[in-house]
Amino acid sequence: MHNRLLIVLAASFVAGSTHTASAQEVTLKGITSFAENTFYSRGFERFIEKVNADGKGVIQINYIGGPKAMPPFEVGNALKGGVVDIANVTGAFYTNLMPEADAWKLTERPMSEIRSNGGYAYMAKLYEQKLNGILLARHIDNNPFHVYLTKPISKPDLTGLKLRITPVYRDFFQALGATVVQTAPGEVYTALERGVVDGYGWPITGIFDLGWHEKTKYRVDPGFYTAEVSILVNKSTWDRLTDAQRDVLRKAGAQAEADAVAIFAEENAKDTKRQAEAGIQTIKLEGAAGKLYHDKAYEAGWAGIIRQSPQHGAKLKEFFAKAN
Ligand code: 173
Repeated sequence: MHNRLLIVLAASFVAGSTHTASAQEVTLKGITSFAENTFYSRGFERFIEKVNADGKGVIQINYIGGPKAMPPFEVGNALKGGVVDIANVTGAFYTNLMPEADAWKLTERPMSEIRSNGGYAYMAKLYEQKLNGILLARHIDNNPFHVYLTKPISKPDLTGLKLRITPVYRDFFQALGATVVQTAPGEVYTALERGVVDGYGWPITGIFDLGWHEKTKYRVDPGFYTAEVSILVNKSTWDRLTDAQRDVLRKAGAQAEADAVAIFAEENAKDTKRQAEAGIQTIKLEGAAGKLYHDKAYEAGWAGIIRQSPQHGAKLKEFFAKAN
């Protein structure tokens, strides 16, 4: 087992996962699967600030940090087992426990609609059963993924290229002929530097956080899917909280989810511009090529979800995909 994970486990054994400082105030242990103070942790860090401000004397979050404390692909297990109480993580990082969670990337409707059309309730049951978890809020949405390359392509074909992936990209990149290798975000820079990969999948924002722009020559447009990162709560912890404690979390969560679409409209534009300024060239797949690329992304994405979870996958498609 990973040394750092052992330290977290040991600490949690001593402290107890959820400990009560006074009769009223509870402190939850929080972890993020992305590096601290980087793009995909920031929404969670804002959420923690709000909880710790609004929740004085009621509920607090002790922020343990990111991948230095626990490998990203372990976060789902840690949440399920109650080693941590609250986690910032994307579905692709815990497909070992719940392959359906990777379907969040395929939503073509706003979260408000998915909450009202029954999709959220359907997923909530799966979270309970498979992860002993509660999906409190999705704070990343409206944020497309892209292919980033060190070598150019001229058509929607990735044959001969070796790309860094997570489960988000696997079926799509393979459908376009790529060879794939899965790594945590923390290993992307070294993989590029050593020439182990010819590129990687990542959303439109955040490539500057870990210096990948230095090794990136091309971005392929259009983007595809929409990134999801959510705040999850261990269900046993949740069930032990009072209504007042839950309300502090619910309120901060609702704010994070409601803010996401507008935040990303702005951040997407900012990083698109910054990439161009950093000399990253855009390879634009237009017309029929662009359509083929887009359609293949969704076709391969849904086929992958349905292959791993035939019953739930088909149902999720009804809730998440664009109404025809
Ligand atoms: O590429 C990744 O590591 C990944 O799957 C992801 C998911 C959501 C946001 C950012 C990255």
